[in-house]
Amino acid sequence: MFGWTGVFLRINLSKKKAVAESYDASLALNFIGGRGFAAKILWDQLEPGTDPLSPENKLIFAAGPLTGLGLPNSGKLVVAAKSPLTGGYGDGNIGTNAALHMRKAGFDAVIIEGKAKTPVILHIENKVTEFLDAQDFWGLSTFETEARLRRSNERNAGFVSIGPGGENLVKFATVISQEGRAGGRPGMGAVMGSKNLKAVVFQGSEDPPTAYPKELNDLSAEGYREILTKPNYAFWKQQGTMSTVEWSQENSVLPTCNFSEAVFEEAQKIGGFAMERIKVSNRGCPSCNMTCGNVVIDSEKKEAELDYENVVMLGSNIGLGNIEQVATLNRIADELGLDAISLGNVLGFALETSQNNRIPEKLHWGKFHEVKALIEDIAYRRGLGDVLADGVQAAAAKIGHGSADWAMHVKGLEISAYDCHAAPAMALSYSTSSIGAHHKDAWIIGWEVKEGRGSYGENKVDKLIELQRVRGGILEYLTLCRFPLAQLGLEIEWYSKVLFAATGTELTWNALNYIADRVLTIIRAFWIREYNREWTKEMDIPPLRWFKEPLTKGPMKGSILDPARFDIMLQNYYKKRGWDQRGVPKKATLNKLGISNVAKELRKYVSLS
Ligand code: PTT
Ligand code: SF4
Repeated sequence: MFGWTGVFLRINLSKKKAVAESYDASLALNFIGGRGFAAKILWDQLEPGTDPLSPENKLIFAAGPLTGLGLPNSGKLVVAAKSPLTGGYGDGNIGTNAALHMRKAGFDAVIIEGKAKTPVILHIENKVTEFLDAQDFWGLSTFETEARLRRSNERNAGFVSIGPGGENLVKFATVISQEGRAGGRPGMGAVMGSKNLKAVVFQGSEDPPTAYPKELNDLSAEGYREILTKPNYAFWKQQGTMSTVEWSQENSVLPTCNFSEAVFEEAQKIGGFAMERIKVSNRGCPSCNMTCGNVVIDSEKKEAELDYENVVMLGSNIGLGNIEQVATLNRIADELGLDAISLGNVLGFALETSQNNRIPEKLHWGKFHEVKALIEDIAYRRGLGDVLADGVQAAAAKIGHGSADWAMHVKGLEISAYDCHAAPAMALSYSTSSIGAHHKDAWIIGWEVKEGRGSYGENKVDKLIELQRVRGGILEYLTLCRFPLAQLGLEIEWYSKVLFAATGTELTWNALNYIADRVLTIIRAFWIREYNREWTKEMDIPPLRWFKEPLTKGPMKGSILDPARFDIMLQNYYKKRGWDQRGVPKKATLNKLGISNVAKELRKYVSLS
């Protein structure tokens, strides 16, 4: 095979055993890599009903056939497992040297099973895996962990680690790399913690095999050159995703005070230009010449890295309008290894429940010190922090007293940083995303704002599916950053050419879209199997707040989602996907996608039409 190494590394932490396994070429051609591999492995190999925090769960690091080849924006790694936050499929896409080194060590994926008796660090150097004692590392922040590991390894080796959040099984703990890249929103850090795995070090020295190396080098150089010529390149380097703050404010989609409003009086103070005043440099993933991590100096005079989502969820969503303080909260989230999006949600939820006297703790919007203390309580599971550490859905169930109305999530995953009172297509994107309410599968909001907010038309459903195929499908199984395509407009043809030069296999966009549908459908089947109760469309309904409480401010004042029209839109989506009225894939759809074996298994859990 070209492109793929054709080998997975399976590690059992209980037995301290690592075995390299060759896999069949058909797996590569049918699922490609990254999210595709992770979904297929979890479907085939995870015992249904497995407790996500038990040794039986599988933590998977998976790359694509282009990872480690030096191509633009190819330094990403999928980290996946059954999610402890949602009980369904969970993954994230982290930019890290670990991606490159895993492939150069000879592996397309690493599957980690079991649980170490005491904390360990995995050291994978080419074909040799060592299990290093990590008792001295347990309790360290992700920054300290990586700094220490860097001292005893090659500086540019690949490191991924967890902080106290993952160790204490906070259900939205992430995996962190390079002081600011975070991956695995639905608790992949907690899965790592449940296995007593503090960190993984990857070091590899062999280039993966490619079909046409010379052509690949030329295409790579062409890609890097092209990116530099794009009209918005300079502004992108200046602000990265941060300019979205001003855009969201202007268009009334900026989550404010736990998604109760969509404009924030102090938006300018946390926007792209405010960020520029405290910015000192750019940071980012390996193999990237459009690095978008904005490194700033925070209110405690330390370096922090800012992106749109973190700033909004730890800023306007908790009523905080001070960019330096927002940066501090974000840096602390990285150190503790907590997902900043879910964190901003649980904080907003806590503030609102407190303001409405549903909990005894007195908390106030925009009070930096109160929130900072609460974040630490979450990571160390103290008091109210312990309740919030299980995510908004579980916290609301525990607190009761109507607080579920303020729990902003879909399927248990907290909402990313776009309010949907006046954005039905974005609401549908959240409600049908593969991991719960995350924006990565389809950032349709940009298109929807231009197209018209009020409609629930079929064109929105078509656009959503188109975006889900490219972003949630193709880019996630190729494990490539989506920004060159989505933000700078790198041409789609470049991707097909590169894929051919690497693998020697002609894969048209139609073929890639078909594989994307297969991957997204097997993930859907996984959710249904693991849910193991009657699956209904209620699983895909966004938070009721957007249907019940109109916006009271801003250009979209009075807006609210219409439940009947949303339902028609959802049914339309199911129909176009070949799913029934409950959102369960039909037998014919599974057959058409070449996964009829999934139908056989799924039938044990739910009736199939
Ligand atoms: C991603 C999610 C995002 S999406 C952001 S900001 W964004 C948050 N970042 C966090 C952070 O930082 N620290 C922290 N403790 N928690 C955080 N949680 C949030 O995690 C990130 C970039 C960004 S910045 C985005 S949009 C794009 N995401 C991509 C994706 O999902 N797939 C893909 N093929 N390409 C992508 N390119 C962009 O990557 P998750 P990263 Mg992240 C400080 O991982 O779990 O998917 O959640 O990956 O390396 O940090 O790059 O405005
Ligand atoms: Fe990473 Fe940003 Fe570069 Fe994408 S554009 S590869 S997220 S640094």
